[in-house]
Amino acid sequence: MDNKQIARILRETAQLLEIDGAIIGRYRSYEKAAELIDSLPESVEQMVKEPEKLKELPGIGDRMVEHLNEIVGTGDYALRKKLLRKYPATILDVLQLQSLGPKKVALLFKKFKAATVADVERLAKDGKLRELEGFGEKSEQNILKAVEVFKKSTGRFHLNTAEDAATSITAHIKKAGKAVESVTPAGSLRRGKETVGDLDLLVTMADGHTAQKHVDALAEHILKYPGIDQTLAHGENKVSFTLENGLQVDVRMLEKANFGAALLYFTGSKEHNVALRGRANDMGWTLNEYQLATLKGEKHVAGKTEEEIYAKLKLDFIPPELRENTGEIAAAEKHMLPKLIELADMKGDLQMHTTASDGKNSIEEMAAAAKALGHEYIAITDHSKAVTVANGLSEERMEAHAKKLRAANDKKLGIRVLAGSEVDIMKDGSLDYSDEILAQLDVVVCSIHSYFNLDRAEMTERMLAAIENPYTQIIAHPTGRLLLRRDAIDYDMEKILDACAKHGVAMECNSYPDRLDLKDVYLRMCKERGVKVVISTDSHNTGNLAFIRYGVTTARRGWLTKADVLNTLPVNDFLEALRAKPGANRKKQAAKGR
Ligand code: DGT
Ligand code: CA
Ligand code: CA
Ligand code: ZN
Repeated sequence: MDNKQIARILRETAQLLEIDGAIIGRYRSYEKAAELIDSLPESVEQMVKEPEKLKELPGIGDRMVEHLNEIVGTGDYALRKKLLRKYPATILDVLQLQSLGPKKVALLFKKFKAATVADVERLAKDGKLRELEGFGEKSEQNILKAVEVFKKSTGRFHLNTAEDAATSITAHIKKAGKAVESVTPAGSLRRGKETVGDLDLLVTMADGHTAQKHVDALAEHILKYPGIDQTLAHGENKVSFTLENGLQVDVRMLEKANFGAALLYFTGSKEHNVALRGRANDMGWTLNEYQLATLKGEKHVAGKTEEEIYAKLKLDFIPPELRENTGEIAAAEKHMLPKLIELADMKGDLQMHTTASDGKNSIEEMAAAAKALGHEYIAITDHSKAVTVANGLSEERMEAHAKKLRAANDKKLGIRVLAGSEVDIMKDGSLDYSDEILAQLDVVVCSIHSYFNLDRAEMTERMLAAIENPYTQIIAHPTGRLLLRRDAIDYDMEKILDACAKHGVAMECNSYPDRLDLKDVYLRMCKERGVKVVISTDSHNTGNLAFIRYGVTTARRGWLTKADVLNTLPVNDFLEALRAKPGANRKKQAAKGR
């Protein structure tokens, strides 16, 4: 059992207990353990053999060690099974609906036997919920909105889930030995889309191993991948299966000679493909998953590489992230494609948390891990006082913490540590710290963590007020969305971006795979308006720092170049490019660097 599976069992137990009305402490311990195990690098399956080591982990006591032993030993957990006899498993979906907490879910189940999202949708549409205590017409509408979000998101997966699966399956396929020449992810994963529906993998057979018997043997081997839940199809050159988390995987085995055409076809998007095929036809050719050929297919034109096919179509090579048929073909024709930002361009990371608020690592640990990734600077941005659930810092603590951050630079960490804070934007758009505190910070990152449901006009005013505050330099996870869980905050994006451009406020592209916020189309709007962008990770432990690659991928999908992103600059240039704080002396500020 891997940690993800163990965490899932714990998390579901926590949720079922919550519905069942367990006292808070009881389900929280499961939830906390699930969270910890999810991000733990060591295998819990191994660790249960040494319970003393397990117990060193925060929040893991004798009882939890027993539970973990049971889960690893039996593959399940008796309490979870017992609760699932009381409640149908689909009730966990209902709990996922934004705006429905466990108390309400339990009430709906008791009163109407509602146990699926469809049940709840029906009740809301029939107006059956408005009379219930704690509900109303407004909450009925919110529930219907939440149902829509749920429908859009089910069956899709976060980018890192898909990427981790691709990495693991690729390693398995390569174990087949010399029959395999290459394994390449295609589809939405290769395009870096924010969520992935299913995984498309292309395998090329090595020279001398293209006969059907080699392909059959490879298919047999692939289907022995230990993470397979169900085999869906086993064809001549394709196998499909699902993983335990429900993710579907299609693996296609091909000859090298067609690889470029297949990769182009299966990378998509469908809309990009349709446009390319149209262009090929206009040029007297036909393009399919096997080759570019003359119209009647009698003469091969290209097919081995994507580069060759684009070249024949008189187009510059189009990076996969741009293949959405949103202007990339016209740009490629005119040699006007942007030179997209790359991971290696990143020089800093501007949002992360330490043990001072809700992070898992110290300042020094975060600095060392960021340095190892090649960064030249980081801003440590623990939460401000309003976010009590995340142990936000009071003004007093923040002042002391800022001193500590400055002092960290005396320790020869080999990386510049900037004193920052993730300052809450309050309901009225004011910031959660006094100007006096804000003036002491090198980097002021502002974000919303409360009142997500204000109406559009009020939310727009709130954001405008925050942007107009002269201390605001960066807006973090600007729409507050949680992919597959919570919709974006509703406000007038054009107005907000115009205000950012006017005041020199930068928008964050949050790299955390649950957020990817701002998203690609809004990043492109930033670029068009000259709004500055930063790419940050919002790390809560050292492992999260590597998420920056997802932020870069998202920025690429937003057509951004190195020049569009502030934290590609060396530290002093970066500080200079950041919005100037009231009374700031730029020269002095830069000279503080060492
Ligand atoms: P997903 O899986 O929903 O995240 O999105 P994709 O883009 O990976 O879509 P998928 O898995 O259905 O198909 C992979 C690629 O194969 C897709 O991007 C383009 C190509 N493709 C699939 N079906 C069609 C089709 O009917 N026509 C064309 N032109 N291309 C297709
Ligand atoms: Ca796909
Ligand atoms: Ca597919
Ligand atoms: Zn945050």
